[in-house]
Amino acid sequence: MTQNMKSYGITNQIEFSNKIDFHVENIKIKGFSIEKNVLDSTFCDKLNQKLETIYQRQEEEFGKENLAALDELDMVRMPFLEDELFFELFTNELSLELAERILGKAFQLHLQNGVINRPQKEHHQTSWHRDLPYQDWTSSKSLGFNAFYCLTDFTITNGATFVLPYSHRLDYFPSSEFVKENQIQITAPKGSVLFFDSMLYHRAGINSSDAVRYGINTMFVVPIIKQQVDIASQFEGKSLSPKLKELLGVTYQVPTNVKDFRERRLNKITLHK
Ligand SMILES: O=C(O)CCC(=O)C(=O)O
Repeated sequence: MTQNMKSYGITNQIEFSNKIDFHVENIKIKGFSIEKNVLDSTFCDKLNQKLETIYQRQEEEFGKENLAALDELDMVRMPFLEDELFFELFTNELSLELAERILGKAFQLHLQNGVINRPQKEHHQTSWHRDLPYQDWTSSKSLGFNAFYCLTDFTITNGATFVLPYSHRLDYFPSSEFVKENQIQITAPKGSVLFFDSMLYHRAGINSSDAVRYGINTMFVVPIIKQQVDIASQFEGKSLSPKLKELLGVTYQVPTNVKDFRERRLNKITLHK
């Protein structure tokens, strides 16, 4: 896939041969990359309907006023725990291949959040943030990786996501002037995925259209980072494939005591013999 590009004095150029390499280069350097046509339109519509149903249930359970007090309105936490259809988003082959290239072999699901960006309403996610919040430092290797699924078209008017390119490598948030000049809004057709390093500064746009904009954020982390809620214990003891056990964090649960710690290591050795 190397294109003939005129240059001089360059002795070291990265070459890539496939789509995965293309995304990896984007994510490592710019902090993000986009793939179109990952989900079909009917599937997106189904997920959107389900997001609304699950959100209604979560809102009734916790109370609208309480959610408002926490800036949690129109945020659907962990929909896959309520409907297995949402498993498809974190078992998606491309997302997993990229997660492995970015994070290495060992990683687990940190969160899955549905974002319902309603017209003329300011969503909490319209504030700049990292998905590893409060972390004003960087590491030489990525610790988190996101696959953000666009379940409707993402347009300028309906609040498509803004990113600050290259910012995953900054140990501070730049000045407002810099941000205004360098932010870019990612427009993408329904069914696309925005992949990004979890340390990239980003935010939702304001929805000034007259239709709801839906998205689902799915985030993977290296297992030294905790899950947003204890996903793993909800699947402990269930019959799952080894890959699903890993993804859901069951493989990476904190041993309960020293004996358990040693037994887990022993099991690993026996498994690999
Ligand atoms: O809704 C968006 O465009 C961005 C969502 C977001 O920032 C997040 O889920 O962390």
